[in-house]
Amino acid sequence: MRQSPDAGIKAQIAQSRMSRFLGILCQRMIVTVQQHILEQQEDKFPAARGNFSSLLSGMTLATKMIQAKIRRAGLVDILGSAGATNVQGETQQKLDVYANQAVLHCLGARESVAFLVSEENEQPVTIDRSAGGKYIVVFDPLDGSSNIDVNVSVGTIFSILRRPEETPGETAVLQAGWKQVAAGYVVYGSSTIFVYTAGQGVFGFTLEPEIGAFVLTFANMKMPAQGNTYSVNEANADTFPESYRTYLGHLRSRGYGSRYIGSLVADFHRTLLKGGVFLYPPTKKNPNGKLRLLYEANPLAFIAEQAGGYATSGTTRIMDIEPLTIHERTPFIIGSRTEVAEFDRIHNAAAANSFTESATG
Ligand code: AHM
Ligand code: MG
Repeated sequence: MRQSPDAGIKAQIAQSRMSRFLGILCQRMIVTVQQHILEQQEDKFPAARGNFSSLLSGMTLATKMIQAKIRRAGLVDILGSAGATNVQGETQQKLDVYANQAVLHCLGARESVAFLVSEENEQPVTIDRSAGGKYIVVFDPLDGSSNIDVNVSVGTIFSILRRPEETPGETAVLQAGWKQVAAGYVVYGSSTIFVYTAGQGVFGFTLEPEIGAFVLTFANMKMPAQGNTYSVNEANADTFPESYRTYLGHLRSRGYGSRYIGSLVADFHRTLLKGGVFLYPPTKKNPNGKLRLLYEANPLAFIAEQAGGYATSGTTRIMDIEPLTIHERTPFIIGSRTEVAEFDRIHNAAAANSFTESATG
């Protein structure tokens, strides 16, 4: 049978991709995220039946779909607002909607998932599993999406929890961060990078566009014990609590520089690689801070701690906070051990002072 010209061209493209892929394989032994997850699972959880790795591969598939759409933003009609607001009262961008559907679709098909909780949905999406799904996934499908129209990095953040057997319904989702089984994010930047932890260190993978796979590029990532930048929306500084302003002044007096992208994932990724501190303090507009505990603060706190850093709400270790609602917010201070310890010192001294003043006043 004669091949159509189109089929011939497609076959040639596929062959050339395959030989390039084999070329890359020969140059260096690559480790894909799937291989890595399977190896970790075999080492640490020999009795596991592959549910967890299938779940993570659903997540990587969704983020590949999202990155493909982002890379075409501007070429197709996907920029701008979708004309609705989400549960936070924020305008939904078209890409927010697409990213949310991609994650719901890719994870909803995995047998092991019982609940999906998204920044974009007011209530958890319950997946009807007669056999009972083992896991809950909470996620922010497209973090920093207000930056998308101006070509600034955005990301996806996720956290995986075990579904507690004894807790009925949606209250199963309300778990402290220390119970996370795994957490990760993808930053859609100059390259697309997937970073995750399953409690055995932090690993980063870069999407190799030629072969469409995330390959290991950052093994056992460690956050520097100290950096030289802080990251905060300083336009809000007038309404930060006094101790935060004192802390920032202290960092400036020590020669720290300022870096703020306004995309949490991108700001955190820089902090993970270079050290320093990221803060979203309480403000007049957001007295509990702006960032969400379950799908923004907790996953990044887990990664930070696994990499040697730390995260606090100002009063409590982020991963010790018992959530009361799925979309609750928290003040968020995350980064290198040195900077976060210095924040604690200044913040606690201010709290002790105001206690003494009110006791004696
Ligand atoms: P989003 O999840 O709706 O995109 O909002 C969260 C974003 C974070 O990425 C970022 O750290 C923060 O909002 C920036 O807020 P601000 O513009 O107040 O500095
Ligand atoms: Mg967000």
